[in-house]
Amino acid sequence: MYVIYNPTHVRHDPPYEIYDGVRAPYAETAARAEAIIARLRQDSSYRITRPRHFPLAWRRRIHHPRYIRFLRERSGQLGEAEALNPSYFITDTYAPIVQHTYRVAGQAVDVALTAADKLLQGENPVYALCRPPGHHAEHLSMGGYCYFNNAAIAAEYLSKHGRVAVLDIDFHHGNGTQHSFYERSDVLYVSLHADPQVRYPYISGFEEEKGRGQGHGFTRNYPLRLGTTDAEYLGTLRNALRCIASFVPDYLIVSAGFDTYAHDPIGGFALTVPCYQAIGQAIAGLNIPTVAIQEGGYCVPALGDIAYAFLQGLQGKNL
Ligand code: OKP
Ligand code: ZN
Repeated sequence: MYVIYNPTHVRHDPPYEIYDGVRAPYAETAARAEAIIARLRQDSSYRITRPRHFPLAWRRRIHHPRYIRFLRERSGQLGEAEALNPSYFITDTYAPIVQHTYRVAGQAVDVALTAADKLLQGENPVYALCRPPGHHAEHLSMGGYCYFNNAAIAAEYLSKHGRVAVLDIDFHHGNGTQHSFYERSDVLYVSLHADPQVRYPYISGFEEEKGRGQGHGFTRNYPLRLGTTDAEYLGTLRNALRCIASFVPDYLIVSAGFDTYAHDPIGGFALTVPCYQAIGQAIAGLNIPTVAIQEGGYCVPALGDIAYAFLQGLQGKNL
């Protein structure tokens, strides 16, 4: 299968995040994507390919021009070792800007769009190894390690060619993706995540959120308890997949976060590595052309094996 990857992501490397006013090491490290690509390189059936550049107009279909300009200008003003924690255009304290943030975040959008394009050319499944992630990025704001919403932009791109479902399996609710399509009936957003009452992003991902206006019924949230096990997760996933199947999408985007893993330092579920093969296989059972887009996952020593298990499953293969 095709893996779209751009090694220049390493240049977006903020030194710290801020949790309740206190500095902590930045969890969304370059080592995450490097661990995944190193594992995939061990299997020659994974065809690792650089992205091509797409017109900036695609970003503007999801993000406000003022927000994009803010990110570009502020990145451009920073020196090599500087980090800016902006006061505006941000929903929390988890998305500092460094010198190369604008460029690298834009390249992650190209990774997602190149993968979507491969899907249109008949490749299936396709994996976009995006970094930084995107599902918390909103129309007018960054947050949660996310700057441009790679999955939302890819969904918007594919929606010109058919009905699109987004399945978000990151531990955290994808507030940015949900809001991008909240009033639309041509893009379905379905998410499994930690109960937002007790985990980030706190403000969205509740079961009652179902879409608005024409979009009513086209958002579906499955909040799960902390400590969720393989069996519980797979049971809920089956319900989510039924919801997706009844929408009859032409394309499926999976916001693939691996912070549901038992030993993830940020997450709080109990999933094991083999469960990711089962998740991938269950998704493959839908038989819908699928692009997986990388979101979170912070247990660096396990990320290679988790991603490999998931992608093998997505191809209907065993470990
Ligand atoms: C981004 B993604 C750790 C708190 C972490 C930020 C979470 C961002 C998650 N002290 N809060 O969805 O993986
Ligand atoms: Zn996450």
